[in-house]
Amino acid sequence: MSESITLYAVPESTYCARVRLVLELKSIEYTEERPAGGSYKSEDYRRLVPAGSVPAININGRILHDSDAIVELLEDLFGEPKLRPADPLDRAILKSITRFHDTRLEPALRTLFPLVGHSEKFEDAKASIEMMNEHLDRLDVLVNPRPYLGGETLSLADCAYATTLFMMEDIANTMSLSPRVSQKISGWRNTLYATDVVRQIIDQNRAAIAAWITTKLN
Ligand SMILES: N[C@@H](CCC(=O)N[C@@H](CS)C(=O)NCC(=O)O)C(=O)O
Repeated sequence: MSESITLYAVPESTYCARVRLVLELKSIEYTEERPAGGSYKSEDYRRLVPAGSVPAININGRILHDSDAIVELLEDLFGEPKLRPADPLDRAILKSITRFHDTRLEPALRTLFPLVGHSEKFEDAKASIEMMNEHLDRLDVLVNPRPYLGGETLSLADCAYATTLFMMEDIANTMSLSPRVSQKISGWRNTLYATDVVRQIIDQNRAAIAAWITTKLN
């Protein structure tokens, strides 16, 4: 493959971690840059990436935003390891599990971000955790890790959840709260963490989140 790829990303983002993870798993050559102008909100970045979000990639001079679209493209363009099953129904089921992350679990986690460092907002934080717990309960019924979501090998759906499953705990703990993680989800999370490249990406993301939390608590 001779694609030239630049990833625009920030270290704290679970969506950026998903793309980084797929790039690393497939041993794709790429360079990573922070958004132009220092923030994804800058005018310079918006000129380059009209959607104004991270992650985005520049692939052979063309811009693509949205982690889900990006990892699907990487899966289409690059070979092993395959992160999507060949069977259309299996593939659609895993995609629906990925969508549950993007439309339910992560948005609930996101409501906690502005509350970090605000002990006076403990009741709001509890409500956020309750929302997350409701989604975690549903996720517990939705998935059947064997040991990964698609069976014996990692899938794009696993890549979507890997850092979120740790981030939700790390952020909730700063407010002396903890999300309700079932044995099934906890076992799956351990499997992800025991997988070499995945652990590396999780550790990088957790370090960035820990540094971000420190800035909020001080
Ligand atoms: N659905 C998007 C979500 C990415 C996202 O929300 N990124 C945040 C940073 S973690 C962002 O860029 N927010 C600014 C915005 O979306 O306007 C994806 O999967 O890439």
